[in-house]
Amino acid sequence: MMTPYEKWHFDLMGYIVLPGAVPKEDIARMRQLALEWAAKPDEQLTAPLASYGKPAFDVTKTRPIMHVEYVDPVFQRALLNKEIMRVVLTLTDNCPQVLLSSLQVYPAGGGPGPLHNGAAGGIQNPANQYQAADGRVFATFINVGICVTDSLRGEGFVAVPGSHKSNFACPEGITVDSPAPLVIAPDIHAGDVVIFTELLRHGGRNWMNKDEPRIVLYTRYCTSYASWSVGYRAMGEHASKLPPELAELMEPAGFQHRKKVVTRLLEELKAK
Ligand SMILES: O=C(O)CCC(=O)C(=O)O
Ligand SMILES: [Fe+2]
Repeated sequence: MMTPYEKWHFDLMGYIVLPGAVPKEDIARMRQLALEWAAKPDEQLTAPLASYGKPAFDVTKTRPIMHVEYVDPVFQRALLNKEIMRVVLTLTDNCPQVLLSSLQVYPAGGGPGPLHNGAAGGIQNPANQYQAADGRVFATFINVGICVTDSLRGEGFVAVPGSHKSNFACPEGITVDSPAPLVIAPDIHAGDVVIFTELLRHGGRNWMNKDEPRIVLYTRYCTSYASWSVGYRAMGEHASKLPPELAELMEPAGFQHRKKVVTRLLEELKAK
């Protein structure tokens, strides 16, 4: 379960970083596959791998490769990673669902991604809500970024800390390149995991390191009953390629339902 420090940080800032939560061997394998796949057009990739939005093949632009969890066990392990699930279970009050994953490859000079999301006051959308009370933190839509590349030069992922609780829209003049403390780029080492509520205002700075593209596996988790992508579940014709626990984790379910995978994880986390 999340520690008191993690809850405090998540509540204050809208994100936490789990240092070294994914083993080095798995990070190396993800990097190898990401570089291999990003060098090929979609037609040459194993089904059901596909680029988000089917962009034209252009190695100078960000490449978002989806459905990686159907193709290699390293991504299946990543989506069920116990350290990540420890946090996802706390945030969803033990009712998680896995939504889409995207293995993102950001080449040098690929350009910035715009700041997006952020609370702006008013009635909250239950599909992307953040609450804290009674010693608990709760979010219905969570983004988990497994970082495959070091990012220590103020590039890559950025966030506007606290913007998940803002009561006003973020002024347009504040961009991904605005300086700290309004916009911050946390220091990231390969194997670290960034977990944030999708309500947080966030984005990506232009990647400048010509020696190494930035690679992140982003996976969205939601509550199994209040979902941004209602009806999303494992792809019928490919579902048998998934471990049964992962297929179950992808299923929508009522808040009264306790998934078997959750019972197993809670027992293991308690025994630790
Ligand atoms: O790391 C980044 O560049 C931000 C990615 C992002 O905004 C997202 O996956 O929703
Ligand atoms: Fe985003």
